[in-house]
Amino acid sequence: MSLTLYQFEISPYADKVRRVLVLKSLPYSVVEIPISKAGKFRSVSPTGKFPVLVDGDRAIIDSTDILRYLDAAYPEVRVAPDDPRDAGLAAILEDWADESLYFYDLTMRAWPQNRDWFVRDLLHHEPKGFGRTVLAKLIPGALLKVTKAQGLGRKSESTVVSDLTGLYDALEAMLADREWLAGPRLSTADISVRVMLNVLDRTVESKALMAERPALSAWAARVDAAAPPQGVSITAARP
Ligand SMILES: N[C@@H](CCC(=O)N[C@@H](CS)C(=O)NCC(=O)O)C(=O)O
Repeated sequence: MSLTLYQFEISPYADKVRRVLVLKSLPYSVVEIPISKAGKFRSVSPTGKFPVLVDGDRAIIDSTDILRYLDAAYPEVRVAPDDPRDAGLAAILEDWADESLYFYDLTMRAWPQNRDWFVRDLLHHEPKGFGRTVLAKLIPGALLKVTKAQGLGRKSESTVVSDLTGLYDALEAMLADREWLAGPRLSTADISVRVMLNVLDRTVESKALMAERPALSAWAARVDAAAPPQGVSITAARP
């Protein structure tokens, strides 16, 4: 077995895969892709999206497919729930985290009060020099283009925070009387949602919302204890 993870270290999707690799005690090596060099890795990911996991002669693109593959190929420790109803809920929560919650991160971290930290994270592996300075200037505008196309970026800051408050309230209610989001043990649902909240916590708004929600905060600590974040060299402290 030889596992290689092609990643942007900051990406919550990469975090999701790293946590599962460690949970399954699978050794892996990492190829870090500086964002300005992503085009050079088209042969690894024709879609231009990362993470990609290479296992021998197989390349699996997309964190959801990677987790599914890992459960099939290395089933000793499974991350998908066993019960079909729990598995259905986990699949929906994973898709919600990947395809909706992620855009709260992109939108909110591009706001002026959160932007410096985000740009610094994004450029952590970027070689120093003129190109880096140019990227730092271009990133907020490029992100806004993406979030406007998706829709969330067209809403006011107060509406986005109010929408996120409703979602955190929903999670708080789901976790009021249970330890995990889908079924009796840690699953893909917990890991997928946790990695998004982890990056969202780099915004002042999400941090405040988390601090007011004890069940959600306790669950986040529980997920981190069971499936700790791995190999993140990017800053943990606000600049
Ligand atoms: N659905 C994919 C999403 C991956 C994704 O959007 N990755 C971002 C980094 S966080 C990316 O590669 N962006 C580069 C691009 O869009 O060109 C997954 O679950 O892996």
